[in-house]
Amino acid sequence: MFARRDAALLPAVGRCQVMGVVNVTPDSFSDGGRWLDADSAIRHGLALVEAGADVVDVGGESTRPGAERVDAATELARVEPVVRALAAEGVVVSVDTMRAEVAERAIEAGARVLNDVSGGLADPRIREVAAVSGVSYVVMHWRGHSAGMLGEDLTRYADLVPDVVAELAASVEAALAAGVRPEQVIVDPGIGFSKGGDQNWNVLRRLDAFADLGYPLLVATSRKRFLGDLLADDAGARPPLERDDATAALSALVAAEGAWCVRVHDVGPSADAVRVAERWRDG
Ligand code: PMM
Repeated sequence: MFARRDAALLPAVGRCQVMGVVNVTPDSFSDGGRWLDADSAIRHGLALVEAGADVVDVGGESTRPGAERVDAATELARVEPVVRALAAEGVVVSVDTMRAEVAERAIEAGARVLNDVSGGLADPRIREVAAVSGVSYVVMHWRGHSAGMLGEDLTRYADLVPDVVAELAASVEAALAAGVRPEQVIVDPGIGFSKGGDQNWNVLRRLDAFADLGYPLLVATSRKRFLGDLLADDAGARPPLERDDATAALSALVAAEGAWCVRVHDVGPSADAVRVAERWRDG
């Protein structure tokens, strides 16, 4: 257990926050195609707030292993109207993008969080967008694009946790060097990104090492493959939409450890879980 650091630029809620996911994509691994038109995505975002989301994360590009990239215009057309409408409703909106151009436009449309799963590595100009806009900036541990993520090489580490922490610290340093202020920074160990099954568990068990970087910590385990493998039976891995109970269990655990935020698809159970965790931390 470690002291939770809140994100200085976002409303504090006195517990771990819940970020609800709206994937405006045809191909995300668990909900691809369900919210592809703007109206249904907006409705879904508002429903997540109703269910207890503190932040809504809007993405227009799937990062599932093996996914091909979409072009910037397509990505922008997917996210911009959704960000604008949710922000106009007073929702704290996060934009999930690796592209500077998309980030810029989404922030103009009202996004208050820039969630960059590449930690600035995919499009280094995004660091300047973060610096100039002054929004909260999620820097995730990342080693390469999803289309190449199926290769074993990206999951090779000399010493997993220290390596991931050092690589993440380097991404944070690059952001700070580009003018991002420390109070903007949120770090994320990148569960499922360049990490195989056991590696995800080993990272989750050492969140303290990530907290030692000195920034609020976001953890996103929702419906990910390592949960499907954990819950596998004779028919194979548990399907993504049947991983929500396990996700909520992890929300409770990482919130009890001291994470600032959990990013989930099914918000209600995690909203309860983080309240349980806060009471647990209170003693
Ligand atoms: N994972 C996904 C997408 N965005 N953002 C952050 N900060 N951390 C993550 O681990 C993360 C993310 C992939 O999941 P999805 O396709 O279900 O959204």
